[in-house]
Amino acid sequence: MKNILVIGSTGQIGSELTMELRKRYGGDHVVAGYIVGAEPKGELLESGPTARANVTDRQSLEMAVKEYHIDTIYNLAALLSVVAESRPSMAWKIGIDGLWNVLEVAREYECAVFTPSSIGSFGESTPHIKTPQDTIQRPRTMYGITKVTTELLSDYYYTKYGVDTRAVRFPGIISNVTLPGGGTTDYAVEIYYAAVKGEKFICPVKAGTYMDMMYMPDALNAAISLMEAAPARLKHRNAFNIASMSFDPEEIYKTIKKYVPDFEMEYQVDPLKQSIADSWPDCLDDTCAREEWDWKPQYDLESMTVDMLEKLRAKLGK
Ligand code: AKB
Repeated sequence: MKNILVIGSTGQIGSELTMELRKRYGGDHVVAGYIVGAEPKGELLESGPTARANVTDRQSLEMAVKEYHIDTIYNLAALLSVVAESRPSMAWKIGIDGLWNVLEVAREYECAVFTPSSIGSFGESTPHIKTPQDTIQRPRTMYGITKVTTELLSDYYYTKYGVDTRAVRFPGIISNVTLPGGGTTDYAVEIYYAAVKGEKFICPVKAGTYMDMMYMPDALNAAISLMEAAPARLKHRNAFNIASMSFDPEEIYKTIKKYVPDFEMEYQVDPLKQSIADSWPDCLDDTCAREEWDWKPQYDLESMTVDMLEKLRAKLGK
């Protein structure tokens, strides 16, 4: 990787991924791609180049790729699961028509492409415990449908045109920098903000609802390590199961309460979030990622909680 374009650089993952890539490859080599209305600010703006890169506008992608001699694209443009249910055609337009544009530009300019999939690419008929790498993927949400299509289209461009496409299936990502927006797993970020602000947390999914989650530093490391992996070792491409922790609301609540003894939580179940969560696996089997590119997470629920509380207290002045 010499020159990298991050599409969606101001989003939850993009904002931290862009900074991590700049740390590793140098600010000048990582272009923060944005859409009008979500321009980079502060450190993101000052630490390297920026370019308009809207997946629904192929010309904007082509211009950014040509101007900065891009050889690797991290395509993070997507609507999250809950929003995608209320805006299905927009989810398709961004997730799939947009991906098509990215892959076409990548084919023409010989770029490698990372477009994440998700635990949302699985559905009710998938084995929920230790979900295998290769298994049934019949999601019923628009988010899931776009994620399965992302995997298939990315594999198609690899086998048909030799575009170096790679991806992971992200679990819920927990971070203290940019808030997620419109996901089923957002509660696992919001709960930390409530604890630090001294507020009671209203949990939108039931006790006993297990989902895979991951701390942002591990998620960033996964994306970058996979893109750096020796191609000869990869038997899979789009997309690898990755996992580091799986918990239900009770477990995260009890872990936070150890450090914030007065913290309180009550349940007010959101039927849409609950039905999406129920259709997703409880925990993935990530053996293939461990074997093919040495995936190994650093954080578990306890160490993530300690770090999240410390960072959020500093950020919120609590
Ligand atoms: C969501 O909840 O929509 C995402 C995901 C797990 O893909 N965080």
